[in-house]
Amino acid sequence: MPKSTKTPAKPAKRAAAKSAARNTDSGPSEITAALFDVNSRKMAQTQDLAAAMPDNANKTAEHGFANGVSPVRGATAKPASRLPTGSTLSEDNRSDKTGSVAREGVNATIDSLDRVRVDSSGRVLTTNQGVAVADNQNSLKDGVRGPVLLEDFILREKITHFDHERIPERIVHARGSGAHGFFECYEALTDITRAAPFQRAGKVTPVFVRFSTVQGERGSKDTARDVRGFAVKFYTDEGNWDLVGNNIPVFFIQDAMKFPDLVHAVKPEPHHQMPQAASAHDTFWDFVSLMPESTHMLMWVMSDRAIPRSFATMQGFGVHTFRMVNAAGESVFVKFHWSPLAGTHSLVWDEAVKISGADPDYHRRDLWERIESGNYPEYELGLQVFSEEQAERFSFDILDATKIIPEELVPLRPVGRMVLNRNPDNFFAETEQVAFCTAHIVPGLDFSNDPLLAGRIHSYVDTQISRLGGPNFHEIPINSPIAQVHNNQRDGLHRQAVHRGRVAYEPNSLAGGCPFQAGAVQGFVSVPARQDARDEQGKVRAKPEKFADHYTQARLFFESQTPVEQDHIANAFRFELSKVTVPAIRERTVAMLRNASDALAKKVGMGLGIDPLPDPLPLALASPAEPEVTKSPALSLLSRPGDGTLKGRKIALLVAPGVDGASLSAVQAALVEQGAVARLVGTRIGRMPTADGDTLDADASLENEPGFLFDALVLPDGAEGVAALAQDGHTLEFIKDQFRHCKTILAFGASRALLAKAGLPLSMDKSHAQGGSGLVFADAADAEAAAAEFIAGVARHRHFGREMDPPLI
Ligand code: HDE
Repeated sequence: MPKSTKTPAKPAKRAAAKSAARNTDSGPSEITAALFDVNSRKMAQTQDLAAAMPDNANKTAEHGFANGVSPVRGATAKPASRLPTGSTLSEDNRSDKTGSVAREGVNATIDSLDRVRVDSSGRVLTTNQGVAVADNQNSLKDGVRGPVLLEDFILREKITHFDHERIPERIVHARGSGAHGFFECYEALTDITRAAPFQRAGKVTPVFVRFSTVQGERGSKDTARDVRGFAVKFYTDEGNWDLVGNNIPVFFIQDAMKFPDLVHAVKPEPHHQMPQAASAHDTFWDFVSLMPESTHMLMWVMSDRAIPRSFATMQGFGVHTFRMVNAAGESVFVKFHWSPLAGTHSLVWDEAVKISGADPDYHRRDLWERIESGNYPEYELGLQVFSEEQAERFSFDILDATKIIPEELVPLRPVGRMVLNRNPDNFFAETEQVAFCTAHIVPGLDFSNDPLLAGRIHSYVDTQISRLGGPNFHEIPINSPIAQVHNNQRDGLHRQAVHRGRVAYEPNSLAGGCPFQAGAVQGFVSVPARQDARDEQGKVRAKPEKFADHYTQARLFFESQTPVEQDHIANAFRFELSKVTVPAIRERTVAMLRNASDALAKKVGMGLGIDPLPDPLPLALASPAEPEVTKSPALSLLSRPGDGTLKGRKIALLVAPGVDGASLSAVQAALVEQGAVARLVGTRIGRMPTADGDTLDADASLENEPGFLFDALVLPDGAEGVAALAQDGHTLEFIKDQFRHCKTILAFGASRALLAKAGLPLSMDKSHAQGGSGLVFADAADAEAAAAEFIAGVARHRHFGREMDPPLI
């Protein structure tokens, strides 16, 4: 047992103890109750603290299965004061830089972004060392016409920082846009999970979301045909949880081992670095046609899901099966679904291609503008919850990321909503530096054994180390949790935290055991994997048999689409494969499609001049299990029309000198009332006179905002104005694109002539409109009624009834 410190000290001993307490490299055998100065008090209290933990009390609890699933809370002892656990006795000497002593039990590197937000209003320009810069225009020279001096530390600092402004872009998902918001829980889910965001009705958790494309580089176009990333960081009060999902619920591959191959195949080809942000090239189709498990994903990627109209109009999915765990340690399986309140709407391919030229930032701009204008994107979180026993009976394997669980089999349980209501202050600091990671989960959640997920749990932390320059990326403000961070990890590049005290290990007695392990009640505990899953085999590189059913769900997806959506899928395959230069790869893909849908294969084959069709690819599994569901209407984009509002929709009202102003203004007011962005698009920007002697001020022009950037079109009345528009070729292109992309067009009075000049089949008149042609004709005097009809048409988004392949005009 250590010697007691409670013996009263004699004067000689006091002097010895006093001087002993001033040394850092050795000490006496006995420590006296030395209350006469702070050094010796610290020494004595340190001895007491260490003595309070005579052994490692929890050592026996490290062993055995029961302890493994229910770890104990760490042993700890309370110091007599803060003296023994501090780094330095000089910590009370504060300055503007050191501030005060560490707040007890607090890690101040976390918390809101306020501590790092910068506002320079009213401030002078400084160097990075805070030195005011007198002249930001000229470098320091030896004479006005003389050479620049090496001494110019201000110039050198500025240029050096600039030289290092870029960081490596993400290997995949490099192109993205982010927003802040919140998640609000509808009801307590304590029956199935103890995860912090779901603990009571109305609980609000801050989130940061990043949407992305996968293939393209950081500056690539938004409207590429591609999967969209849908990554949500929940800053929960029990740590950060990242739900790093996509807008498509399945994936190309089943095992992380194939991910680098997939990415190498889809990225621009390595010899000439083409094409940018496009899967329509040889190496991608070569790879996927040799990987039949990708067929299901290909159906989704060739559907309009891969060209969303807006981040606010696409679903999000966690893709893998996860687990939820309640306070009693009982777990269920769960799949995560985000559904947009605005409904699921997409572009059409011809439109996506054109947008990428006119506005490569189309989705980024749309997200930014929606939030700035108060049209906050909103999504409902739904869970598919099922048990291990249920999962065993499914015809597919829930560990296989190329499979969905049809909603008809396990319905969605709505559990909360997410609202994106705040744009970032700074793109780089927030959207570029945010680091999502599938390994970031909180107590109450856990992984399944999905082998794709396993690789991700490793990859996301690993990749940040080179992308963000070291292991301390969690301390970058956008990544730091709002829950306290306390551990013994230390040092590394760019460390922010200044840890108080000398202890950076556990177990310890010199910090009273702190920070101590939380134990099962508070801490994260992995759900013990089922024993029997491991019983039959030892270590093995193999897949379960149900993984070999590559086509049943590809068929389910295709059969569940409306005829229009099926046409779009066929056309997308035709387009992509037409860009492939090697006929054998095209044929192999068509042979693969035959196993999912012969009708689709035939259509694609016809479009590519492949006749006769090749034999179907051999099956990996001769007789797959009978599917529970052969049609799932929920898989159609058109099954989610949304709340029917016009919020965030962009509508063009064409103007030129001499148009009828009153009718246009009436429609514009009605549209704005509905939350739409209704813009006056002129033959040029600026004011122009109307037929009734007023003026309209065009804020966009036919040249700078072409027709395909708008969701709908209003053409004006007024002979003079219409004649001016007719003379501008842009007008006719504008109308053609609106017509070709099946958008609602309202034509007042004289503008009918413009439609005729653009070559529209005017037999689609008002009577056809009832059937959904989306063409509304009206007299200027009837503007109000016309606006109502037009708004109803726009709410339907598109009028595919008039779509033709190839397009008529
Ligand atoms: Fe990712 N993925 N991924 N992924 N992923 C990355 O992480 C990876 C996969 C997804 O906005 C990288 O920080 C592997 C599926 C999103 O910052 C990297 C595998 C799903 C984002 C990485 C997958 C995703 C990423 C690149 C197969 C849907 C963007 C930079 C085992 C559920 C997050 C980074 C953001 C980003 C690895 C497959 C979604 C390299 C190894 C399946 C939304 O770590």
